[in-house]
Amino acid sequence: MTNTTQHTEHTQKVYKPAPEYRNDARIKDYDLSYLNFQKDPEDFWRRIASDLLWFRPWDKVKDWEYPHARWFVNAKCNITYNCLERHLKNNRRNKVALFWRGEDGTEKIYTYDRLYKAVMQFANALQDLGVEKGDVVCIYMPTVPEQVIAMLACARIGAVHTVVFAGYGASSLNQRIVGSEAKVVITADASMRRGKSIPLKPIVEEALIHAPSVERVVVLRIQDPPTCLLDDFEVDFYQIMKKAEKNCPAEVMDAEDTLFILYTSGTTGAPKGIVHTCGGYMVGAYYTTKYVLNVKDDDVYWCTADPGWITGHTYAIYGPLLLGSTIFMTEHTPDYPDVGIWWQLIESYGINVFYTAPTAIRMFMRYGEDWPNEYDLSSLRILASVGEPLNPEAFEWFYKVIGKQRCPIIDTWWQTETGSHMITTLAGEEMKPGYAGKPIPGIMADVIDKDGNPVPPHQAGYLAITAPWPSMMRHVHNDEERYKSYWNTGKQPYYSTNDLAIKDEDGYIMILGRSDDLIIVSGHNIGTAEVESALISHHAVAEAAAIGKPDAVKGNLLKVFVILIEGKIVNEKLIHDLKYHVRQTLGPIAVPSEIEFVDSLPKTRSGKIMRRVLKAQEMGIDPGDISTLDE
Ligand code: 6R9
Repeated sequence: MTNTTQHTEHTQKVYKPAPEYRNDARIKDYDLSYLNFQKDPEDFWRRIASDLLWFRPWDKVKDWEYPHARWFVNAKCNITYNCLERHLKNNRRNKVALFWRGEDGTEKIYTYDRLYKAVMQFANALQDLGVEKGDVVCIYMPTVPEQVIAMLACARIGAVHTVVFAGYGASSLNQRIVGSEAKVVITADASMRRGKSIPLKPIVEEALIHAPSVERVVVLRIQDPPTCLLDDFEVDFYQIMKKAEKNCPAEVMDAEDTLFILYTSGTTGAPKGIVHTCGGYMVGAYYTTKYVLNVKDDDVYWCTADPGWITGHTYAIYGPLLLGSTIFMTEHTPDYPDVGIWWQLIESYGINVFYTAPTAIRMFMRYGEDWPNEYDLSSLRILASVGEPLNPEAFEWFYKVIGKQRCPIIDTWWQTETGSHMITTLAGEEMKPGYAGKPIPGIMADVIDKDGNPVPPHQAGYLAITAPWPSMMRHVHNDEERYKSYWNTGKQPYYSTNDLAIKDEDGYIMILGRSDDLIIVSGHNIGTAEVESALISHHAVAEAAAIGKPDAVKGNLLKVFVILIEGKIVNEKLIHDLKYHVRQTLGPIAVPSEIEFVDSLPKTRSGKIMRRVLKAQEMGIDPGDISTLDE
């Protein structure tokens, strides 16, 4: 990178985990585990994969021919066999696999045995509709147990699922159905959100107008009276299930067969269909849920992510089921009927491991401590975060107000493309607010310049993964060029994450933001995350977004959008205070030229701030792909 900014060292806070957490952690000695991995990476992954059941063992752990890797070569497996049968064999038949809470208070409970039976029967129902191994099934459903059943049923018979978040509109859904050439769409007639029933089926109908690949639509009917179905073309979820055979053995899949396609937003052009495979993805999901999130057998585990994005796939569903854990899942948004609901659910279900996103934490901070303090949160053992940088203010709040300074905060950095965690703090390790952590054993990552050389500590550079890993994406669906664009050739080919980062002398990595969000002001590189974090550390600020506005003199001007904490008032003094605060925290180059106060920020449906939308608005230009924008 040219013009790397020397990042001033602020007094860095370090939290040491309590001794019982060190003992409780599955990776007790990071350095030793990492060394073991480095000595023989293939043996490291072989040992982890050996915990799982395979129908045929691999001939080779890894086969790497740039830019394509194959893992567990020629091995045969089925992820549902590991999520279901494996636990029936291990005396977990009657253990709760899934607790589900509807917005109206309805509860559904599936034991491993019930989930197993439901998945098999629905898998047969899909086969009766003509779904075969390799066919694509699009799942567009609310967060209900039937969504999990639908995903696992696809995996059971070797069909490829492509889950689309139920908040997407017709054209985004159409784009994903057409792109993946889905044969069947599974949906519901409606979805409950903030006390309202939102019809889904009309959206599907519109999305199917130019989608010739779709042969059948399966509808989960929630509404009363039930929605009418179009004869033959539309079928009822439970009716086809009831008619189907009960027993459905798991399809024998090659480790490299596709498990799913998940669309992620591109900066420009159409969304990218990220392709993950049956073997490597399974190993990555299993390993990280066990060793990073440290989920234990008695735990009730809640990952708040929607199954429509990668965190929902890996850590709301596949990872915990691979471990045989008890999952909690709900339709509840964090603010309805009030901002105490999530804490109430933690108390009533005795949640032990809670995995959420900075956007939710910052929203809670805005409403104050009284809400969580109403509830008994003593069941919590591990807190984890994903999706955006967890700025120090949000870290402190999560750590103190929710975790009562007991629970480790696990800030997990990874991507749709990486399939599972890459860089994170581990349960027994020291925590540094603002830093995600170190590459986990199994992963080689570094902060490099544009020539691929590691940059010195505290200098900004590009975050790269320098060796292939089992859960890496295998393709961008039907777009080899886009796949290749992630891989950087050179002396040593590496995977470009497109994130900017700095590393400290202990190897802890701080994410500065996406490289396309980098702002260069008067020749200095400024990461959006740094500026936003500095603003949020001011007592009046709840959320902030920073963008660069082209300027003839400085190259760019820094403009920030700020949401204030409830009850704070905008005036000249506040504007002056905010600028002064940023100057004190980051120095004069990062002082924003413009501050705009807003009530909301454009975000993706998974909670990430879409800075390029703000920038496009500001400049009156086309924002590019906005299919992931939350309305
Ligand atoms: C899992 C997921 C990936 C991008 C990633 C980065 C940002 C994710 C983060 C984080 C800082 C973390 N990101 N986790 N930034 N700290 N702990 O979010 O996947 O939706 O594909 O987004 O999200 O910018 O490159 P995805």
